[in-house]
Amino acid sequence: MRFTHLISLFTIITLLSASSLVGKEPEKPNVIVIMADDLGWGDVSCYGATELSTPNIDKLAKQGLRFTQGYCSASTCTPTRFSFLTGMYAFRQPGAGIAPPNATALVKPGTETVASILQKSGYKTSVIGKWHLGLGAKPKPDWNGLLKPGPLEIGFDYCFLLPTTNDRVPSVYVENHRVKGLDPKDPLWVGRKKPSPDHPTGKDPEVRKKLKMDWSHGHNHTVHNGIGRIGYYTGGKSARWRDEDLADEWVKQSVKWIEKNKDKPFFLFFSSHDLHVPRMPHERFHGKTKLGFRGDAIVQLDWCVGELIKTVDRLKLTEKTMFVFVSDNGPVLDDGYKDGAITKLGKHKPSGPYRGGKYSIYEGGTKTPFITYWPGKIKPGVSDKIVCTIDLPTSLAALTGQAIPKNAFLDSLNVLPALLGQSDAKGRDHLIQQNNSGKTLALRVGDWKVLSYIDAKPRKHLTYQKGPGKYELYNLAEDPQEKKNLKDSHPEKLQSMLEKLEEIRKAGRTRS
Ligand code: NG6
Ligand code: CA
Repeated sequence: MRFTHLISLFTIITLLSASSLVGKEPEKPNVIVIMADDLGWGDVSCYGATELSTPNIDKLAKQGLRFTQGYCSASTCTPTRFSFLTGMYAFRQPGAGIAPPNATALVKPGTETVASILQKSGYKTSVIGKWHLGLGAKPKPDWNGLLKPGPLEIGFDYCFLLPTTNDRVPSVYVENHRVKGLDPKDPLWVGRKKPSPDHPTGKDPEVRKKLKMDWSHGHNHTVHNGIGRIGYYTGGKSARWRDEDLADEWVKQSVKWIEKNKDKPFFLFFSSHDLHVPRMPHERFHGKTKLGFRGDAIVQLDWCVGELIKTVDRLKLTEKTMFVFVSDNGPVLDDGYKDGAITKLGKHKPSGPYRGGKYSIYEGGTKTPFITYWPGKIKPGVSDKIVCTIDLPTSLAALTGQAIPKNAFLDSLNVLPALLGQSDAKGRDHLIQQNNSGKTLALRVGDWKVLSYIDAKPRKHLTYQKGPGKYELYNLAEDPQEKKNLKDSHPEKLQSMLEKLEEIRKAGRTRS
């Protein structure tokens, strides 16, 4: 071979190896995290539900990876969402329980979040749907002015929100920093006390008779769309939504945003309000299941998932997009409205085989449908690795090649290999689960689980709260339903588990 040929061969080899290096650059797929609200482990057909069918969520599971031990970090909404964004256990943050209507921004500007780390990685980022993490600065949100800080100050480029939850006022949309469609001549007022003696509420017998859906506990303040809510509000008439239209609006806004950002890597946090109370799906879903509106809302959620998949396929982004499907806490039947969830339940088991549900630290409170789907990348299958929504910030940073600042994502572990279904993947070896206040905690290490009711007071409709100093110890391998409390027969195990829980609490972080 002549010298010049040798040189060209060398050049080709160099170019080839350079391109293979390029091939090792992080891939930066689009990421769509779909978070359902109050959806239980057993509420979808790919996790064993037989009384209804969820073909679109099942498609994600069938063509993706279905986790049997996927968790959200808390058994209510705000703390799980706080941890999903910040990668920090919510019990470390005072005031991270269920946010009231006038809550101000819980995640402070400058906090590294799953969105900000992806933004640094070149992603366009958005959250569409339920927020429930507070908006604006103290003392209370400026509903008629700028709702700042909010998602835009912690890494999202765009937001289109239900500010709290659908059972809390105000029943309006927020787009970026403002209530959408607000008429300045009809300002919006939100408060905790009845604004005037004649303000109609769900408590008034005459008003109550005419409600579209009656309440069972709470939810008897301002009435909107024939439904009593938590909290009082007046004004903002032109900005108010109808419950029946929320799901369609999330889909419409998401499709629009995806189309606009299809050429860049994008991150969409699709935060459905389904199936949170009041369950009032669009009329076209009424009666789609035998389970009443709770079942119909699951079918509506499944429809939303289908629309997102269709959009990604239509834009030819199928192999460039990773979906993660999860819920924010376990299921609940009567969460304040008489919607037939109990009377029409039949054989359906919202928590699947597990004990407990929303508000509880038993498995049913935090074990959630957890699916990852990325055609061409994630091999279809079932995984028994332990993963949690709190791990998404660190894992997505790893996926996109971002270094994590030292004091960010303190409890978020890199479980990316498990999320991608790699053969050598490990999940978490331990996990803390919490209730709403973060004062009742459970620690799982391998198959052992300790439950510690640190200072929670038992309350009438929250029978899971047992009072201070009560402990339970279970071996989940032998007793997945947490029926046989082993605390007296295994005092040393109880002690070592409680010490480990205390250690993680005191350390202030999990990640070294
Ligand atoms: C509770 C509400 C419940 C629901 C929950 C928040 C009452 C009696 N109960 O306080 O209806 O709104 O808060 O749910 O008002 S979550 O999924 O957003 O955390
Ligand atoms: Ca919830």
